[in-house]
Amino acid sequence: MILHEKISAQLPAWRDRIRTLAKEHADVVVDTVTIGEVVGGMRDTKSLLTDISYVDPGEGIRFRGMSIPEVLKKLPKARGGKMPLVGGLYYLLMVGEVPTKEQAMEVEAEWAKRADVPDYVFKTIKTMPKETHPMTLFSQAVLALQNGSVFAERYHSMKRDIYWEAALEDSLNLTAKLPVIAAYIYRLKYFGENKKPRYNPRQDYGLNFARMTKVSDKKGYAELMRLYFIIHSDHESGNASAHATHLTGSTLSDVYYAFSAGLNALAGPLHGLANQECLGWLIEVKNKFGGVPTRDELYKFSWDTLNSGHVIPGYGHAVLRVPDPRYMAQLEFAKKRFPEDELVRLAELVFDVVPQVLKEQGKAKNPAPNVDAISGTLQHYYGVREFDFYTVLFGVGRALGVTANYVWARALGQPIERPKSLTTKMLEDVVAQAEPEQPAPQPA
Ligand code: NMX
Ligand code: MLT
Repeated sequence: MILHEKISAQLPAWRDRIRTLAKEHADVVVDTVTIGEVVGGMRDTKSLLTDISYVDPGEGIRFRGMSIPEVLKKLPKARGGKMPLVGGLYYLLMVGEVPTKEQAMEVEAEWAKRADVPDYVFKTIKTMPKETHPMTLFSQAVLALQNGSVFAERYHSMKRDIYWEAALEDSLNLTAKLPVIAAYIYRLKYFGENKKPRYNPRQDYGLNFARMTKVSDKKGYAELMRLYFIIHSDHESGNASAHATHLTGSTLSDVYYAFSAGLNALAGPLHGLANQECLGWLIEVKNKFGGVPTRDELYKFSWDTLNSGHVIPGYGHAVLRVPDPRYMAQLEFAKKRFPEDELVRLAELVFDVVPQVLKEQGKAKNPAPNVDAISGTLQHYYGVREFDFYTVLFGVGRALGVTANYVWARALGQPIERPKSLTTKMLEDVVAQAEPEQPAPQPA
């Protein structure tokens, strides 16, 4: 299989580089840790290693060194579409090279072979109470698949240096099944349909998902979902979903356990769930003003949100200090295809007003929009209007990045993660040593 061959060929060189760093340069200082970082959620502490993607604060994500515009331009396109094949992106993340169309299609073909979901998984989802959040259903379905893990089955019989092969098998099986599971959850939860969606091997990942969700503009939605899955795939390793997946995987839990943990992190409102909150906020604005408000009205509404103690969803970022290129790619998509849509016009106005409000408030380090600020608006246009489903879509995309990381972490023998904690008293002692109290000035 193509991904196996390509990774296998690169492995000796990568292992050599890591071995050299670990053996010969282990004591070289990369970064120092401040008290601000320890009490502040490890923000900016440089302590993770990945070659799959990197977030530059001033520029945004690069997948294997390529910016989003480059990825969208250079990856092979789906038949009849302008957006790349998702299989091509998976190849890029896994292998580190831009695939030919044939290579991208090989990944797509692997997915088609592996997309069948066992019946008991659908039953597990169906059995849950109707009001269960779709992220809970999604995470549970992923866990339910765990008993098919090749990694878990072979664990006692395989040597460490081939862990990655079983990890790759699991990752392909998992990512192949996710669109089917997500579409099933969508049709069951909002339309009461209990029918197993069928993956069509003649269609690509994006079109399959669009067809299985049964939106009316299948072709348009397939284009959106190709873009969506690609841009949501990875955001280096420190974000909560990637990190939760990596941490869980570092215990040699298989990819089902690891990704389910990642999904549970994605389900938080400060992370992936923000996309459902964003559209809710935009619609609240639209309803309050009966359409797109004036600049002044929006300015005041934004301040009201802040003054009521809430964040403005979709704005701010832990690492980025510029508008998120993933936001820009989606805005461009919408402006090319449906510039007159009321919510798109509103999202643009928000982009004009909210950064100014956040700057005036002076708290957020980055007053610019992130990926979530507009993703729901695009879903809404294509008729997917069930807000609480949006994080499931994010999850399908995120699986591509975190599983590529999972495979490489096993290939490079990355160890179990175990950072050290301190007590408050210990930190206070560190401060006392670093900043000894000055003696009180003596009278002259
Ligand atoms: N609205 C209001 N206040 C904000 C916002 C915002 N959009 N963004 C940051 N702040 C506040 C933040 O709450 C913090 O306040 P306090 O000191 O009172 O705790 C202060 O600004 C400093 O925060 P930052 O260091 O700028 O941001 P941090 O790295 O802690 O958090 C986010 C990053 C993304 C969690 C934060 O910007 C936020 O809550 N944004 C809104 C929710 C959101 O859009 N989340 C999606 C993230 C992207 N994703 O895909 O996961
Ligand atoms: C992500 O895509 O995971 C978010 O932008 C959050 C992050 O990078 O911290």
